[in-house]
Amino acid sequence: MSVPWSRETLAINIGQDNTTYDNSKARRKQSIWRVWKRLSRMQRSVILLILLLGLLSMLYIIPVMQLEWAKKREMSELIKKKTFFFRTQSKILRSKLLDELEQQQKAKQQLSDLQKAQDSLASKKEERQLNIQIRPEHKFDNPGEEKVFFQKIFKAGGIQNKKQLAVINAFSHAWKAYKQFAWGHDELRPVGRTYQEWFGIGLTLVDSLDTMYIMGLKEEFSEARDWVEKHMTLDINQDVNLFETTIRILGGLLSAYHLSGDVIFKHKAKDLGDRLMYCFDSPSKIPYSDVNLKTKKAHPPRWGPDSTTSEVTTIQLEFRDLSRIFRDPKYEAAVNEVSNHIHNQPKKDGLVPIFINAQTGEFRTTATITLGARGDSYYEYLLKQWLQTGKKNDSFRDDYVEAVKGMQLHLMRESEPHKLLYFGELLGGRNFSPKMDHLVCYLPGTLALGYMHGLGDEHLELAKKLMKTCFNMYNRMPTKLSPEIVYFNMAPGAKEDLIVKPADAHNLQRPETVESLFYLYQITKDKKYQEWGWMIFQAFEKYTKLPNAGYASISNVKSITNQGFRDKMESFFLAETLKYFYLLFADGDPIIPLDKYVFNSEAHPLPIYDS
Ligand code: DMJ
Repeated sequence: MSVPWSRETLAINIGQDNTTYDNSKARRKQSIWRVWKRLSRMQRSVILLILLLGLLSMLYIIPVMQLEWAKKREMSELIKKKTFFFRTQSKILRSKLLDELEQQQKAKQQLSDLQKAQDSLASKKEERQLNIQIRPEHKFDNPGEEKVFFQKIFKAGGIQNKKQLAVINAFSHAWKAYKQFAWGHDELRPVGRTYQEWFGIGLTLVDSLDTMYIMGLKEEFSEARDWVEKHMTLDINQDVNLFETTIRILGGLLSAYHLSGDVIFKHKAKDLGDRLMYCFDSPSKIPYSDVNLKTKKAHPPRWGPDSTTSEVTTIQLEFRDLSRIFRDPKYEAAVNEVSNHIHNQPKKDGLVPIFINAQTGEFRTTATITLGARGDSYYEYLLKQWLQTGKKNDSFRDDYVEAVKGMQLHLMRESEPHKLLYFGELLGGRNFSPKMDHLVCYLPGTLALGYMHGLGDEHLELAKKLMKTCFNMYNRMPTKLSPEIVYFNMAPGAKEDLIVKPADAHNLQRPETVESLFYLYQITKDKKYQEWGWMIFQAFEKYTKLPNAGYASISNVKSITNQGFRDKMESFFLAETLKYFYLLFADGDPIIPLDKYVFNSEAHPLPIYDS
């Protein structure tokens, strides 16, 4: 008997060839049905029960399974999502971190680039400032000595004592105000907190360059230097005075060049020198007093026909220096011609009238003879030209020595009652007046310098006596500041040596007394000259300083309650007065040795040449 649902039967029934698939399907249905019919009721019930149970369990299992699957799917979706999220996050984080790292590295790089740039800038500046070329005309004994010398000057910012520090503070106070209210202009007006022009070429700035260098004020020097390079314009339609422009601007540029070695200064100096040279286009070769910087047209002063004697004879150091620097003799030739011409003019025992005509080349014989205004620096430059040319040109020395004798003979007196030695004036070239300008106080320094260079003890003795008088012109005033002009008492039995007229009671913060104290201290090493200088410095601080606005000239040195500020800070206060204070208070070796350098009339040191 065949078993209808046996595996074999089913296999036979089911395992049909593909080509007869439909027929076999129908046959299979029929055979299943036949098998079913042959089953007993019991068998059918069992099968149905089993099927029912199977169905039921399927009905239960499937949704549960589905739920499980859904959960699993959800879970895996979630995991996928989270993984994706975390991956993305970590990617973002990573790239952020990388970015940050990159930025940090960039910043580091930039910082180090910046540092390098700063360093190189600083070292360039330093190089520029300390770029000392050994110039053959300098009288330094061994190679390298000059460089060390200048480095010492520049490092003199390493101040030696509190007095020098006080001077630097004073300079900084003045400079700050100039910078704030008058930058690039000629002069500060400290009361109005503004500026005024004289020549329109940055007078105070250029005049102060070497003071800053000597004081070691590197930043200020460098800033001013950049102004000279970028903004100083000489091609302007402006009349300038030959003497003032030469001693202050040309002298300032030349000494800034010598100290710093920065060529910008020498080129500016040449530009200026070339323009000023037109002053010498006169029939006598005695220069006219003024010239227009642009049109180059020179002319006598607006107020009279003559040039001033001290003006035409106080340009030689600067023009000679220009010739030496550029190895071009024309500048020196022009000023030598003036010196030679004056050398050959008739004089009163070496003394000269204060006016000379550029057309005729003759002195105005009726003009006053004085060692003060319009006469002063003629005598100063006789000695200094002799020194500048390495003591080779003796006619300078001889004229100077003769003039000192003439001073003693015609101008020197002693006051009553304290016998203060002073030099008066010859009005109209003949009538003595016991009047002395503060300007004459340059003379003790010049006399002492002459003594230092072998002109005899008498010169030093004179220097000391006149120095004492000049100090008294400060010490005897209530403010301890000198008036512009004093008259000396000549009458026997007089109580006071000094007479100050109201019109002469002003003080312009002039340098001459401090300048002489500097020379006297350098040459004698007598500390009292430093002490006198300190007293004067303190008086300037007390009566001429304005809070936050620099320093001002004052109207009345006799009043301690109402000295009256004048609205001007002179450029020579920074160029000369404060520089000489600083040099006066230096301990030890001189910052600018007097056997290597000669100061021009505006305190700008220029090198001494061998010949
Ligand atoms: C400066 O310009 C110079 O020192 C000049 O020789 C005289 N006058 C002033 C200072 O007083």
